[in-house]
Amino acid sequence: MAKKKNNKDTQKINDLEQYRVDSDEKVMTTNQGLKVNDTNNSLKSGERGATLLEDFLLREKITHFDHERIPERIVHARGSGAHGFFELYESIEKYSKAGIFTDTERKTPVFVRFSTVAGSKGSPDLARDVRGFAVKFYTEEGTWDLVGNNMPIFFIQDAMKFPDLIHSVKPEPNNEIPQAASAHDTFYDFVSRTTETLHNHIWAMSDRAIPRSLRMMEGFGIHTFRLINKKGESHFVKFHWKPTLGVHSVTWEEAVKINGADADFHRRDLWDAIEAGQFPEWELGIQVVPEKDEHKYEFDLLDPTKLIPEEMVPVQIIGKMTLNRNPDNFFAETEQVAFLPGHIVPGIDFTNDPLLQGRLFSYRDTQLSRLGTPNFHQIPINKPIVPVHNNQRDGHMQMDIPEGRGAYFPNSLMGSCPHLAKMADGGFTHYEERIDAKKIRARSESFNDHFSQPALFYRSLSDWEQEHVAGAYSFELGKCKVQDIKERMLYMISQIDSDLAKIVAENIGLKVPKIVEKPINQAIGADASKKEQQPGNKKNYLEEDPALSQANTKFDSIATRQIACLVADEFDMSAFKKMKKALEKENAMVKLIAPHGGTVTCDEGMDHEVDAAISTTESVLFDAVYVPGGEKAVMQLKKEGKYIKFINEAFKHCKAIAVDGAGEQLLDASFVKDHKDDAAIHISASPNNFIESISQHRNWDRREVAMQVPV
Ligand code: HDD
Repeated sequence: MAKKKNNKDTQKINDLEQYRVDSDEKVMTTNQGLKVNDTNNSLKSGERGATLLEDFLLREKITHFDHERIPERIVHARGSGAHGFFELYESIEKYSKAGIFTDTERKTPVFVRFSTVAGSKGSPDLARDVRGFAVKFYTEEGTWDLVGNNMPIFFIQDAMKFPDLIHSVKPEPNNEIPQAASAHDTFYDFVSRTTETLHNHIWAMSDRAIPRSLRMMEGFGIHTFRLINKKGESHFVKFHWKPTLGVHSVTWEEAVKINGADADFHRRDLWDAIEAGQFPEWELGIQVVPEKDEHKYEFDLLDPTKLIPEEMVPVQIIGKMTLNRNPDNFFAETEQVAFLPGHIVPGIDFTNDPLLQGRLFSYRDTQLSRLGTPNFHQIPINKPIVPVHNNQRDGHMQMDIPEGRGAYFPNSLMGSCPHLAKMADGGFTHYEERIDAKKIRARSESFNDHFSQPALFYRSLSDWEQEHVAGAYSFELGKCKVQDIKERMLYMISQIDSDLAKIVAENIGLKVPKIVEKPINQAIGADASKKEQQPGNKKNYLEEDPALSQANTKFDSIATRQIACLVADEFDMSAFKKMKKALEKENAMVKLIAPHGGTVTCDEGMDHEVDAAISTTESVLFDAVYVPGGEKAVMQLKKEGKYIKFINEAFKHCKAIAVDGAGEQLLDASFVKDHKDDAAIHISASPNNFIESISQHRNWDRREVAMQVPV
């Protein structure tokens, strides 16, 4: 049933109301409104005869079905969306005149789509990949799209290379293998020859590429944009989204298993959190650089493979985005939403970042083939919340009925309407950047530092994060077949950090070459005369940037964490009740996992609904495990190997485990038996200790022991 209008809804949600179709208690009709009496049988010449061409009901139904797919996005095909709103904490009018950045009374509607990049629409959520983080702000001055990722930099510096990058990472063209995975020869052939990719690539090898939840990852606008104030002054800006739940990830081993246990893990997590009223939130931050400081840094602000370390320019938090409503229909909203980096509003402008410049062309173009019409802005989810008037006409699927005799400007027949807006009335004008240059096909020498920031990133990580990076490189290169490619890649890694390269080399059974056969100056296909395109020497302008490490994120909440409670009939109700109450007070999700579905009976004789039978779920889908005890119950759990495996896996993945009473016997039957003194193992302890461990996300101190767990 369609949701009723609610005065808490944003203007966009209310606008969408007119398009929602509620079939509750309605009769079935054709698309022409004809009431349908039989939708199960085609019209035939006799009960066993051939179907008649006359059967318009069959043809309408089948034809529509035959055409119900549209091309999936060429990249970011797999995505999940949600509605919400953005609120500004305080005006930043000294930087921007945009209403969204000056009016603290506003609740700007947003639609957000998160995505993976390489996989197809049906690929699993936990691929090692960059995540798309695209936000459509329906502002009162028109729609602004901030089409970013969960990593602050990009793989390439010039849009001209985007098709090469994507062709290399997508499944190989001869056999369409592998799906949603970068671990193959073509990708590493490209990366090892294109040194500008190494910064984004090392991020993709880090835990950032396997988030615990879409709600627990950062977002970045990546490019340097401009903010323009009322006086027409420009400041450079980078946009950041900071999740209020902190930035957390799973391990690669879990990711691989999650993909099998629940390929929709992230999509489901986002959906469930919103349905449960646990609304995901991100604060919006900006890094502002005055025009005069454009050339102050050792990297170029226009180079999208570079971040501005937060140590050098702190992030100012200016507002908050909350996602509070799931779409009513995946196709109509999440699939048809069209993001264009070219959608901006007065107060925000572009820079000459050559990647951004190319994107300004690509997105409109792709929507034309994906959505099939230049009228894609009329699709409800894409419609601005403000009126649209211009002289663009016709085209496939025109939904409007423009009145009047003409469609041109200037005119006198229509009273010169629609008329132009003066700048003072919100008419958009571009920032008047001075340009005096030669027309050349080249890249600035200031873009040629390809190793300093990957090295800064690696140096800034904690021990456990560095280990994960080494593991990821080893896995990815271990999957490659061509030795030349692997060696060239090892050489590139050695340019970032020689110790890292040695670990990876050892893991894949090769040696780090001192020099590679093709010098790196061929990396960008440069002819040797283009000296400015050769990667420059590694610089060290900052020892560490703590903001780059997830070890420095927030660890103060267990809200929405999934806690598996392993129970069987006659489990200990009093211990369970106490634990459940404490966990739910902190907004964690307590799930009963039992030997069977239906209900399970506690030792006080009450029936409890089971959330999942053990045969339908896996340890990797949960953040922590609790066993309440009860002799008989635990006896039954001990008999089933999967419960032991459940505990072992939770331990292996460094998660918190708590047991009460007889529950300890399950630990004794598992690998945990000899590690009960671990800081995140709680035996008949206060729920608060367990809660504290869960809020720490993982006990990484355990990782050496954890490696020995044989699952
Ligand atoms: Fe892109 C989709 C993010 C560079 C061409 N891109 C797309 C989406 C995101 C990004 C989040 C999915 C939007 C959605 O949910 O519908 N892309 C980025 C970022 C980039 C970037 C952060 C660099 C900073 N992209 C980029 C370049 C090009 C494209 C350089 C082409 C020259 N991107 C596309 C596209 C897509 C797209 C082919 C596919 C579907 C779509 O646009 O709507 O046009």
